[in-house]
Amino acid sequence: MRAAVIIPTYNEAENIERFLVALRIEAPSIDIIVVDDNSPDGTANFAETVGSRLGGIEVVRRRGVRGYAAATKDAMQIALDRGYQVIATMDADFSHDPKVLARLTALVTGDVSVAIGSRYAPGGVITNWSTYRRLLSKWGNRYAVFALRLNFRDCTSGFRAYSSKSLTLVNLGELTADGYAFLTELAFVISTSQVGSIVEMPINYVDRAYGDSKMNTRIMRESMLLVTRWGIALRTGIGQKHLPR
Ligand SMILES: Nc1nc2c(ncn2[C@@H]2O[C@H](COP(=O)(O)OP(=O)(O)OP(=O)(O)O)[C@@H](O)[C@H]2O)c(=O)[nH]1
Ligand SMILES: [Mg+2]
Repeated sequence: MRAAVIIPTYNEAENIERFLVALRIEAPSIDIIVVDDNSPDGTANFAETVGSRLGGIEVVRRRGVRGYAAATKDAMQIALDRGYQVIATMDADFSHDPKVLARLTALVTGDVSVAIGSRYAPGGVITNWSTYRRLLSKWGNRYAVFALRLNFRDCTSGFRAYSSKSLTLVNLGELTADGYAFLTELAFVISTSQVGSIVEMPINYVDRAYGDSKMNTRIMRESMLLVTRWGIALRTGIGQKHLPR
């Protein structure tokens, strides 16, 4: 199976080189697509330099409005166009362990459409997060699982592997959310489309050691609002966009 991993980046100059080298050592057969939003710190240039040394690394430079979701969706479309059968996503800040990527992508076979690197599956761990961040993430996820009747526990993990079939089925252009809500939205839509099962693999999520966080309260508020809206649609049929067709 041909697999690619998408790495969305914004100001990851302190991490990107070491991260790409580690990824290449740990998962040599998986191609890498870095999708950068014109980072002022020159992340894309660093990625290109490493890429020309290691090979198998494509750097996509986006212009205009930046966003985790928009960048990821653009790169997913590129990966689909290139014919990859398994398409993974992970962060550039070492929160997601490069050693685990190959095992995660290997879970996507036959009936499994998405494998989630999960902090909340039995055995999952979070390292170095503040109590505030832990509580917000834990209860945000519990709320989404309840509201959307999900049968997996970590809906905001960006460490995932998807079958190309599941991403083809979803109209990526129709997804509306940004930030964490995008991850929830995509998993929710795939879970309701019955293209295959969604499985979780417990991971140890480690807080970033270098670089700045782009997480903010606006993204969290948006996430709660959208999950509530989709949950109401699921129960009442009002605003049915995300319901099974
Ligand atoms: N292309 C692109 N990548 C982004 C954007 N925002 C964040 N990223 C990348 O997406 C990944 C996850 O973002 P993070 O800022 O680490 O989000 P987080 O893990 O929730 O928060 P911290 O680790 O606490 O910073 C990282 O690789 C970021 O560089 C963006 O607007 N555009
Ligand atoms: Mg991070």
